[in-house]
Amino acid sequence: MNIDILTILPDILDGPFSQSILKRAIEKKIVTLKIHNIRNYSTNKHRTVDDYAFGGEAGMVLAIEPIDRLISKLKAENQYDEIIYLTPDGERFNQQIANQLSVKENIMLLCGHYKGVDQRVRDHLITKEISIGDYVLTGGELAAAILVDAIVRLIPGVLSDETSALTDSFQDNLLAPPSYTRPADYKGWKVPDILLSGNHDEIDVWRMKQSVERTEKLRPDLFSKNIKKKQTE
Ligand code: 6GU
Repeated sequence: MNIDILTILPDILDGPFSQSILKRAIEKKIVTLKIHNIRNYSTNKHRTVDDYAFGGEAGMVLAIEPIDRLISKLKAENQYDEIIYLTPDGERFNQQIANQLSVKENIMLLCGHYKGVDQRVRDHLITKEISIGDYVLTGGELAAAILVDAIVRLIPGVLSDETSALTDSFQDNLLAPPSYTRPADYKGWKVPDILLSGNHDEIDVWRMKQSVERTEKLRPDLFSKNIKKKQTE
């Protein structure tokens, strides 16, 4: 998979991709990640990328020209499956969208700032708009990093235990069951006996029951989604 990220603050993205699983996915060439500085595509002598909003509204707006020049250049090199603008008023990101994006070949992510981008970027250059939740960040970079993390770990070969992405919380609208490791007794806080029993069928039943109970208690919204789905099956 090729991922291109377009930003005016490329340094923010240095950290997340230079560690652990994402770093290894890049080293193994399962993912190619390129970070492009929009400022390098500004044509004026001060290399500005933003301007005052028409109509007297407060705040600066990212201008269309440098963004269009960069997107056009990339589109001449690759055929993009999605060109995604990260914005708090986009479609709310979830596991289902991560699954859909994880099977794509070429994805472009555009990070906004200030009052956002000129609306014409959204109307003419973008194929999808995504938000990571109902709160406002200073820019789209951290949201882009979250998207990339959630998507890349789903690509076969990225996680060492390939089945583990399938048992994640949310893959079937259920939260994951609790996990434990040694010691079996720490300060009197004990691991449930069933997990030490060696009876794998019973352990599977226990895990499923824990998943259902946790989902009902902690995420009643997800739980009712499951019930509605079962009723229509
Ligand atoms: Cl994608 N961008 C910004 N700036 N704020 C957000 C967001 C994105 N998702 C939630 N809040």
